[in-house]
Amino acid sequence: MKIIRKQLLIFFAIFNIFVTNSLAHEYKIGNLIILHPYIIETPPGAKTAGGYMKIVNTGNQTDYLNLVTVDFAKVAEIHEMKTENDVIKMRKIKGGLEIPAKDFTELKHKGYHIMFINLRKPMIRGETYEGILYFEKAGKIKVIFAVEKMGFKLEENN
Ligand SMILES: [Cu+2]
Repeated sequence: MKIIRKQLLIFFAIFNIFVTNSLAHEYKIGNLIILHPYIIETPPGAKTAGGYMKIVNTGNQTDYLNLVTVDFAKVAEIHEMKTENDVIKMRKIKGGLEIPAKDFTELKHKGYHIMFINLRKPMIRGETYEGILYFEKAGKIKVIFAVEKMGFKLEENN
């Protein structure tokens, strides 16, 4: 039963996104499926932007997103949100972002995100930007980030 439940979880993790966003794109590398990498548009003059996606791990081993590189910003860091003294703060993740076996990790608003720091230009809705994701086990893959409007959600129930 447990295996079936896990497989259903993986199925719906992917399925829901395509119901909400007919134009969603995806990538496969090793046991990982990377769903719709995107950046939220930025106002003129903004120095930072947030990058998001959902990463599904169909394999039996935990993997880690260790590094992201892009050309459109000086730095790309993987951030987590933590509440300290009732204040939500973001900080750089230590040891890579965990993608558990037979499960998924979602980077989303108010959660894990890729922080693009010192943007070379504003991110405008409809544009696309290349980036490279480096996973500990699955290796590296080039992906395209789609720039989405403010408030965009990968899934309706998020
Ligand atoms: Cu951040």
